[in-house]
Amino acid sequence: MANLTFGIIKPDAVRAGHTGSIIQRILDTGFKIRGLKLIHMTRQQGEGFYAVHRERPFFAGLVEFMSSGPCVVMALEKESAVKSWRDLMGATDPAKADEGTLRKEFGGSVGENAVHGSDSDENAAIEVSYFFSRLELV
Ligand code: IDP
Ligand code: MG
Repeated sequence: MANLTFGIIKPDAVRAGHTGSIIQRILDTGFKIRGLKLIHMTRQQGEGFYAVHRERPFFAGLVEFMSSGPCVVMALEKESAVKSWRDLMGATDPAKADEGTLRKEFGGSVGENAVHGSDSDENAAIEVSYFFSRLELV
């Protein structure tokens, strides 16, 4: 799974109509899309996904936001996929993200920052299997 990562186009970016542009950037960067679907996660699914952050002060707001509308979940393949996808996303806070990154271009705030990406190969595997069944991955 070292060449696979998990990404989300978050509800803010979907709502703003940036889904197509973000997917184009993903393809232009050389990722192969192995799984892709539009979902509207429930509060409970959001809580489960972000369980590692449940003690953080922003947890309730984060779950509220992530379940506020449709988002696009993706399994992305590329060499060094985790790092490559995080490089394309940019820093968590769009104000601190480098020029040319997705969060710089599409993120509105540290909470509503357009995209999610796994932080390790181990978490990528966990996150891909949280949202995709084996049959949904090509
Ligand atoms: P990451 O998404 O860059 O990996 P994490 O620290 O794992 O950043 O945080 C997960 C998500 O929680 C962020 O993408 C963002 O949506 C939200 N978040 C992180 N820190 C803050 C904060 O200080 N205030 C509000 N939301 C935050
Ligand atoms: Mg993270």
